[in-house]
Amino acid sequence: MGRLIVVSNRVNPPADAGVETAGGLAMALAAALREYSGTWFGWSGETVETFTGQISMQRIGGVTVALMDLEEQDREEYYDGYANRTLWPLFHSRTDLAAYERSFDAGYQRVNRRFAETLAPLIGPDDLVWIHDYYLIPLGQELRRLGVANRIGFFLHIPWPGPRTLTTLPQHRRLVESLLAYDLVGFQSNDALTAFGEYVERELDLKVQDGIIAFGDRETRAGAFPIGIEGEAFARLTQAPAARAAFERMRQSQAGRRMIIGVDRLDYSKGLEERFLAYEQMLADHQDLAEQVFLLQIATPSRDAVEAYQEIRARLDAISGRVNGAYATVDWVPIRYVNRSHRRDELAGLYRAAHVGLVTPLRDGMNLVAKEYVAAQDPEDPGVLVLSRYAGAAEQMTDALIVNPFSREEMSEALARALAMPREERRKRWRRLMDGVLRDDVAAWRDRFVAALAGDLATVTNTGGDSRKAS
Ligand code: ADQ
Repeated sequence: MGRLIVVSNRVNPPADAGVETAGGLAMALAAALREYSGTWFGWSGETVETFTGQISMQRIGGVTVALMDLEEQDREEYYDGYANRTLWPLFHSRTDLAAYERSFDAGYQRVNRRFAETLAPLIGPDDLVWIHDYYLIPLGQELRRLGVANRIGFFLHIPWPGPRTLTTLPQHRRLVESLLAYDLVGFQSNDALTAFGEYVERELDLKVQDGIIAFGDRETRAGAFPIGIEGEAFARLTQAPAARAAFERMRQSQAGRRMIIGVDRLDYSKGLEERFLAYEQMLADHQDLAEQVFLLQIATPSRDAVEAYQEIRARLDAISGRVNGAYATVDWVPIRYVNRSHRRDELAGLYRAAHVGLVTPLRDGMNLVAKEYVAAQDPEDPGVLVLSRYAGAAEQMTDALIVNPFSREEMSEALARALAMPREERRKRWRRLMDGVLRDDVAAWRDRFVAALAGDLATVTNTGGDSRKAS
């Protein structure tokens, strides 16, 4: 096999070898790139007046990085537009928020062509090409048009919508057909894989046989490859000085109260409003819990340029203000709502200090926070994970308390149950969850995908998921 070429919209290899600040995905991809002496290609995040297709090559943390600039119009139509105002809401089943504008579609096609034209000369004859996420769905097909015959794989980090939802997109057929230019298409969950198969059979009238779809003169293999975290490294991180300091500070400020934690990008898919309202319901239903518990919600603003994000921010400010206004006492604030970003070691300490991890997206490809929360727990006295059934992670993490994030009552009851759960049950559930987090870690995910892309077919059929039923 030749080199591995990873392509994503933004490129972020960790600058140093530590996991204190870098995310697990960046670390895992960087490690693979070092092993295969590969290249990571993508947009620099910068814009220039006129697109040049010039590549700036750099070495960051032992990884070769190739970056290109885009035009301002590209940012507007491709990044803010088609990717984040059309595909993101649509794939998270929010057709009410999805904008179908012709200029966005044109910008998306144009930028994917620009990626292809700039990338193609970098690809050697035996290289494997691995393309990431919804920004770049048509890139494989654009590369094929330029004569690239290498094995090319695509991994979707976000959910795949049901066929009826997807058909609201004017270009649905073209988009899905472009996926059939890949040798391998990977999804986070069996749920996403099934929805993709349903679309292909229903709308394209093609057969999916043993995960293979024949279209024209090509065969595309589709599989579920649930992503993981660096489980062991994250557990170790709880012992780092900044993690311990965050843990101690939190425990002191808790004053014996139990803490529920939520950590999310500030995004409407994460179910934050519903979460605040369910917590409010719990305070109303369980008055004995007043002053005994608080919710720490860390939500970092992202994509502020998009209007829907400004709206959700305003709504969350209003709900947290209302709940705190109604319930707070002179020395108790029921919701601590924090908008800043945290280092990973600090986060590890905060997770460990929390008695409940509340991860309740309305829709999520996987959700790594659920896995990080589990990895950060004290094995002797672990907290309880409350997890939405609509996170991809719920397929694997069946020992969490699985909830419907649209039901306030159900979430309120699950929270009360989690807060009261005896240590023995917490330990049993945590042990099984942690075994899964360690086994299906990010290196296992990456190696399964790369092996499948290189042609090892056995790795496609075993999804690595846990088939045990929820308890
Ligand atoms: P995201 O939607 O970003 O990822 P998630 O999987 O939860 O969602 O990953 C978020 C990451 O950012 C976690 O590592 C978390 O620790 C970190 N993070 C979040 N808020 C933070 C904060 N305030 N400070 C510091 N760090 C913070 C997309 C898909 C997911 C999929 C991942 C990976 O939407 O479904 O799991 O990609 O494939």
